[in-house]
Amino acid sequence: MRSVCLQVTVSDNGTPPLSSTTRVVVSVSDENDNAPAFTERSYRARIPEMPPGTYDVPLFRVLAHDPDVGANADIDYSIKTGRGNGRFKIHPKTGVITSQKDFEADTQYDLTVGAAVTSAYSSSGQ
Ligand SMILES: [Ca+2]
Ligand SMILES: [Ca+2]
Repeated sequence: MRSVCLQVTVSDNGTPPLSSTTRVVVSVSDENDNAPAFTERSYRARIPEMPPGTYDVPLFRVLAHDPDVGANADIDYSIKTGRGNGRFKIHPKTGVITSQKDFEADTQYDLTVGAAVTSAYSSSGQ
């Protein structure tokens, strides 16, 4: 909730007109009118080859911003396509992508990651 301060003046029709001024604080509730946007259009990560049995190693982090306030800016990250047979997992809140399997050298994976606002209004934001 943001608030805006207004100064309101009332005056009568007398001669001279008499007036009185008061301050009114108006609280403006946020509309969920912004979709989250990633800081980069695409991310490129180069990671070391990992031995078999390597799990939960943080690889890199994606980051999206939503200019709304409070719950309207609460972002859920998810991997849309390119999980690499369960190789990648993303933390829904931090955007940290971790490996769930080992990696061989000279392989490349393309992931599509989505950022959606948690609240019901805009679950399709990209
Ligand atoms: Ca939003
Ligand atoms: Ca807004």
